[in-house]
Amino acid sequence: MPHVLISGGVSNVSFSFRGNNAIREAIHAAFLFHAIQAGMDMGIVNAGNLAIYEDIPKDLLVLIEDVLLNRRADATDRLLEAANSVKGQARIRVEDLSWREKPVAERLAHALVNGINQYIVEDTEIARVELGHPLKVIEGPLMDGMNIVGDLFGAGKMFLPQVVKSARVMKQSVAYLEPYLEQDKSRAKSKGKIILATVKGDVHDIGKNIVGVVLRCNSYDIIDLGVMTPCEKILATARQENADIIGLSGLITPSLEEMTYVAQEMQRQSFNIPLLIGGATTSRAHTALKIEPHYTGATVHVVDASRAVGVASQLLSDSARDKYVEGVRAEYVNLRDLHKNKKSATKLISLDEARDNKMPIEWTDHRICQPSFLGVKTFTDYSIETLIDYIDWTPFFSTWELAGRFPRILEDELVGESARQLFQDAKAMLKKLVAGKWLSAHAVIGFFPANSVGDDIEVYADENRDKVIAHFRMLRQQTEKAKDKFNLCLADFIAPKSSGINDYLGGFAVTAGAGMEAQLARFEKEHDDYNSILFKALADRLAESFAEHMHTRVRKEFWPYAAEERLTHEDLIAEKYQGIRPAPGYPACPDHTEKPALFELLNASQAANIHLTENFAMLPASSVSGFYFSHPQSRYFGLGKIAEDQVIDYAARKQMDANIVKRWLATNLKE
Ligand code: B12
Repeated sequence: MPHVLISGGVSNVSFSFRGNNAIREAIHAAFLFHAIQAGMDMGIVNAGNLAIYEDIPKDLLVLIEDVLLNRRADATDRLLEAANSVKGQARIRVEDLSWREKPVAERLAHALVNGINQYIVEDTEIARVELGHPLKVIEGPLMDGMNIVGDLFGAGKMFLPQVVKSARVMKQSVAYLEPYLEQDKSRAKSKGKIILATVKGDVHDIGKNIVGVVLRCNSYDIIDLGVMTPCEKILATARQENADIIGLSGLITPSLEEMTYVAQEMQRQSFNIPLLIGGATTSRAHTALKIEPHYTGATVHVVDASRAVGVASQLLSDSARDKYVEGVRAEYVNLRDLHKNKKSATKLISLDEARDNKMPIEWTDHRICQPSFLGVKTFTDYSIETLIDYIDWTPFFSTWELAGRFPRILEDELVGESARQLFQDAKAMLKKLVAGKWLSAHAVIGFFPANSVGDDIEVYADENRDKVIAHFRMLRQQTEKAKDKFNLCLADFIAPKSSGINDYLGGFAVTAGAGMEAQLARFEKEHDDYNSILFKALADRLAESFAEHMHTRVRKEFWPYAAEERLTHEDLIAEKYQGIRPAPGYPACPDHTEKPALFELLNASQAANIHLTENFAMLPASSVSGFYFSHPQSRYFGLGKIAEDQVIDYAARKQMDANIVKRWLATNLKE
């Protein structure tokens, strides 16, 4: 993109363009419009940051071209009038390039703090020549810049997207210097070597990658072992690399068990380096109760990326370590004590009592809608554009540690600016990923004759209902309920076999993460963590929106029990629809081991190319699978704690060893 200089007063508009194709680009005429809005006299524009010609609204374009092409005498007045009428609605994005005039060390620091990577290679080369040694570039201006970033982030004055962009600049600069460093075998000073890994059976890495970026830009040497990493590999690498810290990440509950196993193995193999625990399902309480007791080395739960640096630096500081570790240990002892005392607080009733208190559903009054087909239906290469409209953006911002609901977050006093920039980047990437087919979305849905038998759901081969082809074993809430509240179980939302009423169960598996590898490899090659994380976060959003969109189509089209439904995007996010789509692993059905039966029923591996790992995570990572229930009284709920009697009953129904059941349901067990 050419850089364009636009000059001129508002009332006396004159322009001079440097760069090719000036008028056709209409100089990203929006800039002019915005500039006028802001009463600017002059701006130097980085055209790459501005709206593209095609995106400029047609009526605005006419006004702008009138000025640029000198088509009317009153062109400026008309454009000014239009600008005034929308004052405050638009924002100026003008890049001040005056920093390019500064000495190279300052330019590098500026590039880092502002996350600007356009000039990083040329500036790095200039600095290398000027300073005489690649290491001096890293330990001088680059570290100075990163220290500012670290301080601003730590002080809550800079937010994660910006930090990841800064880290990208650092990484690209260091990558450029790498061959020179290798030549004379020098290495940049590191504050410590940290092994990061998503544990065996788990496929999620956005959180871990963010932590890696933040630690790396604070001068820690990161060895990232990726996803689905067996314990043996983690520990062997830690030994081989003489690592200072091991950090584990996990998204789904089976990973919690795996983390405990790693801690046990670290103990058995006489490790004593600190162990960090992080990821969506982990918690301070779980770490204190289930992981820390197995390992005598320091074990610390880290809630998010912004804490990771503080924790690592204390753990590796000769002067602060002992006091810090003592503090964490005391805190975890305290948590265990609190837990012991709290145990008696949650009162559970027996499974029989819970069953007696099931939700009363009068099946005779309820007319069951027939699905439009029985069996499965596959959707290959689904339109991504369609899915974009269904995106729930709020979780996207929380992925980037920007708290607040969308769209209000865009105007938030504290994080608004960051959120707007991120949103703009996200929208730009969505366009590119659609145009460039960076990923594909596939789905399979299915409807089956089904009835409940106790807490199980029986699925039949056909309407004869004499051949059972699958069983789904559901769990029932056992917490003592207030009067008129029920002990819920998903099986209650399907008509009991004894009622003689023919009911149905639906299932789905969707992915929006097919074929992402090529693009991810490109980002990796370009040392571009920012775009890599952005891409994965968008794929996750698309997977979730695919699940939402498909559920809408199901209710209106394929199992049209709510054919007349008219819900807004907000209504969908607020789950105002009839029926539910609980996913194995979510609170109403926390047992991930129900997924293989669902996958088999849907033929999901072949139909949608989604595969299960040994711990029943799905690959591609950006996938969701679950059940459809249509009954108007069906609703989402959390199972909560269950008692031993249900574990035994459930194990018998599943024909599984009770101890194995306990491992899968560890977080739901009352101790
Ligand atoms: C977004 C989301 C998804 C996305 C993908 C998530 C992703 N890429 O990680 C999609 C829509 C694809 C998805 C799918 C599923 N999800 Co989901 N999902 C979530 C949600 C809403 C947010 C998770 C997230 O992305 N957080 C943002 C990232 C950046 O945070 P993070 O991973 O926690 O990482 C931060 C910290 O934890 C920490 N950290 C992370 N790792 C490490 C490591 C170290 C060493 C350190 C120091 C720190 C650290 O720093 C990170 C940055 O700040 C959570 C609920 C929640 N509020 O947490 C459920 C949740 C994680 N999902 C859940 C489940 C069950 C599923 C599914 C199994 C459902 C299903 N049957 O389809 C699938 C599994 C997908 C698969 N491939 O197997 C459950 C897991 C609990 C469980 N019982 O297992 C949760 C907790 C929801 C719930 N309440 O039940 N999910």
